[in-house]
Amino acid sequence: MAPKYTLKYFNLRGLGEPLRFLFAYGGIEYEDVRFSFEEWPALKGSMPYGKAPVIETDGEVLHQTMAMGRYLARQLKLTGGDDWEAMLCDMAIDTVTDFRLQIVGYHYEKDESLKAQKKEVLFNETIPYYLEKFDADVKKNDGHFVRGKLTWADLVIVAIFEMLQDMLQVNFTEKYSNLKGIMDKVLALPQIKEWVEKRPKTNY
Ligand SMILES: N[C@@H](CCC(=O)N[C@@H](CS)C(=O)NCC(=O)O)C(=O)O
Repeated sequence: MAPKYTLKYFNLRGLGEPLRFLFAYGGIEYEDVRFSFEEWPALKGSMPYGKAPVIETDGEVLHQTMAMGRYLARQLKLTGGDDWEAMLCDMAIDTVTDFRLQIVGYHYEKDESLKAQKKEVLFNETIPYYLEKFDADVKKNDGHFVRGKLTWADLVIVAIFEMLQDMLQVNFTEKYSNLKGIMDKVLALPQIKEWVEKRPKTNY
């Protein structure tokens, strides 16, 4: 039988990878459809809001990475033990989205002088500011992002950190022992380890 889900995204880890981590962790079969930047203009119009990733399932096209991730996480019982913990997962993930957008904004900046200014702020202020707080959160939560439990926040955030580190070519979590701990823990989960070993090799 054909897999129930088809994920469509660029041939990148990017925003596809948090969803791929969730599929891998849950052992959920899916078709991993990837396209190039050159192919994108012809595909954009077929996406609900002109963006990727999307997941096709049951004749519907879903969009918005974290809404789709939350749906998968609920199926996998990865949203914590109650509504409060589910909210704590969302809070951590949304904060990492704020952080990600600043890095991506720098990376794709085309104006060289603006890019140099953004680099200065990113490396001297933004990255240390967020990482100190993320590290303290993981410490307070006994080695996870939410209350000492493995949740989708751990899977999504590790997928995003790993991708951003490769985008910047800087291992920014290395010197934060609690962040390094959660990175190592998630990447050592057998299903994630297997996926990371076999996934297509991309720059980020
Ligand atoms: N809020 C959306 C953002 C999606 C998004 O920005 N996708 C980018 C790739 S990471 C995209 O489709 N870019 C191509 C374009 O906007 O034409 C989500 O989280 O899924």
